[in-house]
Amino acid sequence: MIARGGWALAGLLLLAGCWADFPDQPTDSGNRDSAGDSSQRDSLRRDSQRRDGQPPQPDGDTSDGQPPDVAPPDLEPDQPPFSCTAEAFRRCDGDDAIFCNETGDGEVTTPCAPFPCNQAAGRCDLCTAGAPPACKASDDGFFVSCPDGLPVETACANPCVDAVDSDSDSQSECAGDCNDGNPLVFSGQTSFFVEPIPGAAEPVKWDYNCDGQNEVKLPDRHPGKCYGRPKDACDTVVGWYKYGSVPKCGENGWWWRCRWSKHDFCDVDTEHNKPQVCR
Ligand SMILES: [Ca+2]
Ligand SMILES: [Ca+2]
Repeated sequence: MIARGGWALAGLLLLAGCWADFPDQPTDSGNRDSAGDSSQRDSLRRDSQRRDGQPPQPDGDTSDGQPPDVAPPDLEPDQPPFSCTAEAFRRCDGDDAIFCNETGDGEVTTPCAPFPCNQAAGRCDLCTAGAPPACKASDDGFFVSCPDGLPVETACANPCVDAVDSDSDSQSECAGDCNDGNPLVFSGQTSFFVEPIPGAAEPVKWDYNCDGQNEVKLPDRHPGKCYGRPKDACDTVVGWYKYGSVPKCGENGWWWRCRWSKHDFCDVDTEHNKPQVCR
């Protein structure tokens, strides 16, 4: 009797323990299903997607308390194959010049030393730009200068004599000085002069810039009227007297100009006699 009572008590305790392991049963199936169970389904869906070897798909869903899935960035976008214009200059890299190769699919490096790489010209220099001109050592018939990094050979009647700068204006006859006995005369002279070049032969007596011509500085006549012009277009109106002739080199003429007056209109400012200057 006591043994049967003990087995009955053990059976009740076992039954109570099993009951404690059961999950709570829903009392309101609608509320529980919309909250806790839906998040479990989302989690299970993501797990099943990962198990099949595919990355999770972005769903933008934040209702499960997790940040929304975001597609991974494309870390290695496709790059077009390198191409360039075959054998074209590309850039300077220090004293090296970088060119496109013969097939247009790569670069080749050309050392320029001892001369620099010339980015503006797109090449290696072959001499020192601006270096003093000199006779070509191996050929006495040429005069060599280097205006922009490439050698320029000039033939002269007496190369190594004419290469000397006799009047110290930094230009020899070979380099373009048409009068190596007058330092005011040289190729590239920008000033104008009233007086002719001493000893120069007619008719080109003012050719200070060695271009073979008498170039006048002021070739235009004045329109003869200033009144009626706007302020910003007044002061720029200058020229020789309308009804006179444009004076030749060294000759005098009447010079007119307009100025904005204190009475707020464009008026003739001055007219005076002055010489024409030339080069
Ligand atoms: Ca000279
Ligand atoms: Ca000239």
